[in-house]
Amino acid sequence: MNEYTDLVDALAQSNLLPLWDRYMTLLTREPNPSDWPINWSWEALQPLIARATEEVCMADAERRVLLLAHPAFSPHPYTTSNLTGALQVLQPGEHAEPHRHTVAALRFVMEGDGATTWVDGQPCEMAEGDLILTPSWSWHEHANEGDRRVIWFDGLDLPLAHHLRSVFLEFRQRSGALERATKERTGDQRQPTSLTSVDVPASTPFHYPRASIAAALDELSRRADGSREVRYTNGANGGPVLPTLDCYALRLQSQVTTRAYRSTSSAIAVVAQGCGTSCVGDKTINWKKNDIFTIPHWHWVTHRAETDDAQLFLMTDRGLLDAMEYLRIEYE
Ligand code: GTQ
Ligand code: FE2
Repeated sequence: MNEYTDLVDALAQSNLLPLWDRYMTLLTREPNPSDWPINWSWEALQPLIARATEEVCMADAERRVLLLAHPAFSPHPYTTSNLTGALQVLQPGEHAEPHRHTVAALRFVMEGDGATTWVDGQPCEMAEGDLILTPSWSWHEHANEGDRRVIWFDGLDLPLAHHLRSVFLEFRQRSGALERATKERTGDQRQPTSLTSVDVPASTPFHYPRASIAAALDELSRRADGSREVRYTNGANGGPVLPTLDCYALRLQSQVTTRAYRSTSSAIAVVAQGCGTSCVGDKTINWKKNDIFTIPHWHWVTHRAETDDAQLFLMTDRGLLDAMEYLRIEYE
């Protein structure tokens, strides 16, 4: 494009750029992910969680959280391009104070029970395998009233909220907070609905117990590749649980490889039970209970279970991509 050097210089003086010399890098033929699949083994995480529990006191931390930070996004604590995952631990007797933020979040319990998250005043018990939602701008606090530590996976739409320049955070005193919060948030339309073959009803609009997911999976017949998949749905509209976060439970048949696909949406997978292997792009990931790995967008993926009970919890941005009309899924 040397012929246009004079013109390009003149354009630059007026804050203008030519499109013709960069068209194919701005509008690529297909997505060109900057991240790659990455995994955190429970084995490696556990001693670090134990150290954080020991060394970080709740008086110093709004939340005792370890962020799953993909080096591709450094220095930002992002796990995939639109999703942040994290691990949170609460000891018996500990309490994480109420606050609310525009960033939407969810919790998937990995270990323990006896903790409670209050969401806009509604108590949601936290037991292993449960999913709890804290929608954008909903008040939430966590307390462990049980007798053992509770560890959960936090999923957040933080990268998106940053990109959209829409982060707000507010604190409040605890006294009387629960009662007021319940009355305050009257605009919420979420209601549980009846069970269908693929949708999971919430016991409260914010709480999806493990047993209801298991029951929904039991009701499904296997797909051609042996897998069964349930989408956690918003009781009010049957869509994704939150506008920006869309969750699935995937149960695999032992020794059967799932049909390969790639999608413009990304996922963070938490191993809910069993063990197996996933191939994501060029990477082969062997996994067992509580391991976490990413499925970046536009990477081919297959799963294969080694045990009968293998199940993945998948947090994705699929509903978001779908709403934007950017969702594309290809099958092999
Ligand atoms: O538990 O409220 O992992 O506000 C990040 C931000 C958890 C929480 C996170 C949060 C929370
Ligand atoms: Fe929070």
